[in-house]
Amino acid sequence: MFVPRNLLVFLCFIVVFKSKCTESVQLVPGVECTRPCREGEPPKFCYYKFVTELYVAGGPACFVCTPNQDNMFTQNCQCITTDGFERTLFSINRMFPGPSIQVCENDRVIVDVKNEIEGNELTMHWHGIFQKGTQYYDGVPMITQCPIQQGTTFRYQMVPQPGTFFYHSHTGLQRFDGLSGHFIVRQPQHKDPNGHLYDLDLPAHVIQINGWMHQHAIEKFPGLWTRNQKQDPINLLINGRGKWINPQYGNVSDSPFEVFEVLPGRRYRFRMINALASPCGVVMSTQGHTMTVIATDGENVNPRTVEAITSYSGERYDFILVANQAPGRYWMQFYATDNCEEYKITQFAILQYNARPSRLLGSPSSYDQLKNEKKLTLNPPLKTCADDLPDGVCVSSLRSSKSVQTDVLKQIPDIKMYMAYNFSLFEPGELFVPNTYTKYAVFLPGPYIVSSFMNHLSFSFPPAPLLTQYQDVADKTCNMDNIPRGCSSNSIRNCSCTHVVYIPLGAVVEIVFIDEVAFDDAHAFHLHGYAYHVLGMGSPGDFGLQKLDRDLVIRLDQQGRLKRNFVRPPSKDTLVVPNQGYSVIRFKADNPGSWLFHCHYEVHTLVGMAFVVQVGDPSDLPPVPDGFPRCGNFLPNRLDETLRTKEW
Ligand SMILES: *[C@@H]1O[C@H](CO)[C@@H](O)[C@H](O)[C@H]1NC(C)=O
Ligand SMILES: *[C@@H]1O[C@H](CO)[C@@H](O)[C@H](O)[C@H]1NC(C)=O
Ligand SMILES: *[C@@H]1O[C@H](CO)[C@@H](O)[C@H](O)[C@H]1NC(C)=O
Ligand SMILES: [Cu+2]
Repeated sequence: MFVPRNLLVFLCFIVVFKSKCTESVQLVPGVECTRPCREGEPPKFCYYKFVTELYVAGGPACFVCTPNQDNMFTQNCQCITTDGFERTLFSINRMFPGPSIQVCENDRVIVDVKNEIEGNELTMHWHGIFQKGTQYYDGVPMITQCPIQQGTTFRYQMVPQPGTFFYHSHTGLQRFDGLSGHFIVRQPQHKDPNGHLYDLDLPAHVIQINGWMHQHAIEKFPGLWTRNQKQDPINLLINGRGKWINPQYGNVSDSPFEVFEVLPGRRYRFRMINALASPCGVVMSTQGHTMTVIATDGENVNPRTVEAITSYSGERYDFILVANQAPGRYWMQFYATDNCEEYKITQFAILQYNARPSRLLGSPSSYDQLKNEKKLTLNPPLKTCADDLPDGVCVSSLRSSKSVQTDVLKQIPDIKMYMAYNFSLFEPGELFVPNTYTKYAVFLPGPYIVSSFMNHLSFSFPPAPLLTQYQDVADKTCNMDNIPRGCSSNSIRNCSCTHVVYIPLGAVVEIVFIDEVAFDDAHAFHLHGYAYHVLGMGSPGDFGLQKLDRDLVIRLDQQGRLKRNFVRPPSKDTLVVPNQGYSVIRFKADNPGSWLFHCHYEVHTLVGMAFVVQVGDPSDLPPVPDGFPRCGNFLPNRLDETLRTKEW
């Protein structure tokens, strides 16, 4: 729509000699990169232009045309339906999800993001892409780049590794309000260790799950005190589609469901993306069909057949669905758990055999039916994940389909960290003392004012990018060896800083996450720039305890009682640590850069549940790209000359 299909763009490539064009490459419109991937085919330079806007779902564009189940793959209609409720949202090219990036391994991906959202800045993060060699394009505001100001364009460039990824805004709460989309990188099927298990890996078989509110997320941040509405969605959307049941009248919106077409007898690879921003799991199942999980977070695992998959914010699961049932239509069923439980949210998509619609088989299950059905579930909500449960398969019991670099599994890691996280509660009187100012990085998940800490430090973004302007922000950084003045374990008031952990390039790093939070939710930790090995996870019950804390876990570890599996541990970039439990992860720090490691619930990141893994020195990095935008405070030492010399 914004990129004419026949547009050929020539780009001067600057190699070795500055400003001397030695090579020009042909950019092809991104849609032309969606193709079967063949061995030996030269990579394409895939060009996307994203224009972000403040837009209306169900708005005036829907008088011009309305997408429905039959024309769902045409992207020409500028009507965004969502769940049929009219609201403002952020759109990319007047679409939600944004344009589907689907390329082949080794393709070069170039995305120009033009920010046309009035009064908002943004960055776009390519969730799961390692960005090795392209560290400056990870898209985290004030960590890897300055935010893209309204009216300006920032060009992202990367060579993504194969896998199922997605992109989303990394700024503020924008991910809640529509700025996300697929990012799929295929490889020739024979290179996939599970490639013999499926026949087709179709561009249309991507399932992006979003949480959906009926107002802008900023309405809920920090949250209302007297009319508590929390930060949870009231609905789910599947590729931006679905229905809403108006609780007031019990009637259902006429917005379309997402439809996935299959042919009888074929084996299909589906790629599921959990793009939620909230602390809710989503359990997915398909009537009459099992799912064989073959990859998570872009990393292949040995096949595991289950009846349902629970996913959390930022996770991806690829599975094979065999169309081996009587041809017809089947419900793909989704319901939200954990924090979302009280709204009893369900959403559905349709699995349709053959292109021509036939009758639906049965009616979709209700929330209570779905919740009470006994199904073998991968990643069961909030469960302890010691060993396989009777009705659950824990992520830590998946096995990587490739043997793991032995170095990373050596007995003693080079660096070992215990990262405990918790919320802390404030009284209104502590924050709002007349004539003082206390930073308001808190939210209201109930009748509490809450901030978050990791090892007692509450992460805040610096005023300029850590990666490219380190000198400007060094004094804002902190870690356990360098805590800010006034921050102590009895006083969390002065503990807000840019928590940076320094790791030498090449070190084997082990992190034990410890959930000290008393609330009933499990947090999903996402590391940028890497996939890490999940060695083990467990809960206080494993030790006959009610809860864990950092000191206790250190002691248990010294006694050799934390679980660690060294046989083909699975790799992930987003992991749900069991509620009030622990997880052990490892990675080899072979990708230099400034990588955010954070709870993927948007609000938790904003109140401090994050830190930066700083790998290597500036000399380990490629040079900062020419003309890379800079930003920061303007606080000159001298007053402006005019003020001092102007005559009165
Ligand atoms: C439901 O009924 C109400 C009242 O008649 C109407 O305003 C609304 O548009 C209908 N649809 C939905 C999805 O709420
Ligand atoms: C976690 O925070 C809660 C609420 O502030 C507090 O009661 C609890 O003691 C903390 N847990 C640990 C282990 O510090
Ligand atoms: C926090 O820091 C401010 C100024 O840096 C100081 O005035 C205040 O006493 C500190 N608060 C605590 C609890 O130490
Ligand atoms: Cu969290």
